[in-house]
Amino acid sequence: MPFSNAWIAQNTIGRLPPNSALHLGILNSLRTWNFFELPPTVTGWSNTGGFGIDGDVSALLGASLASPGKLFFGVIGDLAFFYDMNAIGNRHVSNNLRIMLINNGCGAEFKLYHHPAARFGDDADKFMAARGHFGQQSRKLVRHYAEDLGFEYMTASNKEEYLANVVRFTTPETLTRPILFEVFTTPQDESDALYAINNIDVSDILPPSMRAKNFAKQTVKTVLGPVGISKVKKIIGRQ
Ligand SMILES: Cc1ncc(C[n+]2csc(CCOP(=O)(O)OP(=O)(O)O)c2C)c(N)n1
Ligand SMILES: [Mg+2]
Repeated sequence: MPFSNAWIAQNTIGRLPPNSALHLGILNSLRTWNFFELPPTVTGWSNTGGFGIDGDVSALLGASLASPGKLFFGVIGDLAFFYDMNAIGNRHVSNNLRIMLINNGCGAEFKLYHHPAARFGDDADKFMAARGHFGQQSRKLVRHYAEDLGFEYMTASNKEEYLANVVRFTTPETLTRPILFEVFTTPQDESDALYAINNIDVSDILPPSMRAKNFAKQTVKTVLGPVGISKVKKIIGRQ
């Protein structure tokens, strides 16, 4: 997989410390991290009620203030972050908060291969994906904001840089400051990664009995029994 939210999830989810919490931004981050298994004692949260990108950072901050002894991780897209960034200027922000900002410079959701808006090509940037706002993936904008608010800032633009930072980002140790980890990806890599996941060919991996067609046949046979099967065959004219 290319360097993307999906690759990041795959290489991070198993590192989340026991008893921590993970908050996921709508929509792409939630979908992507859902492909992977959370460690058993880690709880996962997302604003699936309102399905909004407008309150994810505040909700994460509020949760971290309510349980000071617990680590709170957030994975937030750039539009979602900039929507709600004022929250982390709160004077009570504490060292149990660790935010990962996936900055792909737009609402990558609308550029993903399966999204109808992606068919508009470059026009989707202007009219659907809100590209061009928020400093256009500036390498300094969020760094300055976060550092001036007392956060430890880390950043990555490729797999090597990411792996060099993720160990500290997920350490169970109590650190002195909250962390903001800004990761730069591209919408094309986001789309290619999702395509790769959605098109995994499992036919070589699964035993024959588990392959979809055989599994379906076996299940129908078990549920209907021999009498049921012959009735169904009569109905569909196969007998
Ligand atoms: C309040 C609100 N406005 C608009 C939307 C529609 N929406 C869904 S995903 C999305 C793009 C989010 O972009 P970003 O946070 O950068 O995440 P990415 O898709 O790039 O991973 C938008 C605008 C929404 N869910 N909630
Ligand atoms: Mg984005």
